[in-house]
Amino acid sequence: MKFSTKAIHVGQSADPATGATVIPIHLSTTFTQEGIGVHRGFEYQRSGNPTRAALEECLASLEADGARGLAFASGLAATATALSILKPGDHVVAGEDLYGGTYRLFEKVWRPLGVSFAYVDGRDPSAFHAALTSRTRLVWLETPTNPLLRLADIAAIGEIAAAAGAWLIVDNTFATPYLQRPLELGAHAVLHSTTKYIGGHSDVVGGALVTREADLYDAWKFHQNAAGGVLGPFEAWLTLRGLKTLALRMEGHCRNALHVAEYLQGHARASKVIYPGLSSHPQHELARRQMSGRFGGMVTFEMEGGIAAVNSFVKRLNLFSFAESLGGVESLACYPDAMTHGSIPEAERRRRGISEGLVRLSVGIENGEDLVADLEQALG
Ligand code: P1T
Repeated sequence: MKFSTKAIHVGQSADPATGATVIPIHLSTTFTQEGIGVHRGFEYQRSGNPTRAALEECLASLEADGARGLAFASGLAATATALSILKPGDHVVAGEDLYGGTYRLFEKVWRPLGVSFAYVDGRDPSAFHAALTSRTRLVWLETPTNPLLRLADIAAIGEIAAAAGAWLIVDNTFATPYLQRPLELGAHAVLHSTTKYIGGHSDVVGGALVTREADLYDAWKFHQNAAGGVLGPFEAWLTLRGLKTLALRMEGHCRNALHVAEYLQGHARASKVIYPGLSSHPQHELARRQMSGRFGGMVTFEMEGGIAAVNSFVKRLNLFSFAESLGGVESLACYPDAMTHGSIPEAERRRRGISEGLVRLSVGIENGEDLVADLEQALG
């Protein structure tokens, strides 16, 4: 089966009890058992739920054959479960351009528990190699990164991690499995904030882990039930509904984002435009190889004039909402320095390349000309 067929059918055959073609929202917290230890695979909603199971199976099938998935209450709940395999003294090497909330979880929750983190330039595979220690258990990266849209070479870094006996986890939120399949390139697991493109309509928060490694799956499945950060059945149903149109939506996001990036590149007020699909992107060739020849819906650019210039720009936008998050059908503009990455100390933000003039656009699937017209009037 090909991608769009899987997205619509895997895990979603007609309900055996009623024939319902679309998977029902199974709200029941508990499942009646025929006798001690005799049941139909479900006992209690935290441990397993048919609507959530359908989403987990479908999403996993989109990442790689033979993969299994686990769905959580948010992307950060999935990240917390991913880290649950660590013990005090363990070490993590992470690409340094990361969602601010991921950095906060690493630094404010896990570091005090005795886990250490090294941050390296994700564009340089040898930097991961240089940062490894005998205690490195995880290598973590986003590609493309949030918000600077830098790329990491998954295959090269996967080899480095595997040779060191560490797991490579790739946050695939920005690319989605439609554009990039890290498990096929050598990553051991994929993480998603399904709040973004997977759900696709800015109306449901969720997260997921997908892996083919039995050790990781078993540990995470245990933690999902033991710590309980599960995705609820209504949220699972909404996410599954969004997932059905992922392929169509991503085509629209990619088309519009390229259009917006090309427009901004010619604009005097955009001093720097970052989009992996532009030949001016320093890693354009890697993006072509690693991302199925299309480059996603996120565009980041820098404005001269810093925070004051950005503030007047975002206030003038009409179609783009000035808001956190990304990946929905509607276009959003965000100011990473104070919003999504505000939990990273200022000196670290500057060192990593998050400037005072940086704007991040999540380009939606409205008409591309309308979007450019909105940017045009707002840039003035
Ligand atoms: O928000 P949540 O579903 O918990 O997902 C966290 C997360 C994980 N990974 C990446 C790459 C992300 O971008 C996010 C969340 N990001 C935003 C809310 C944002 O506006 O960037």
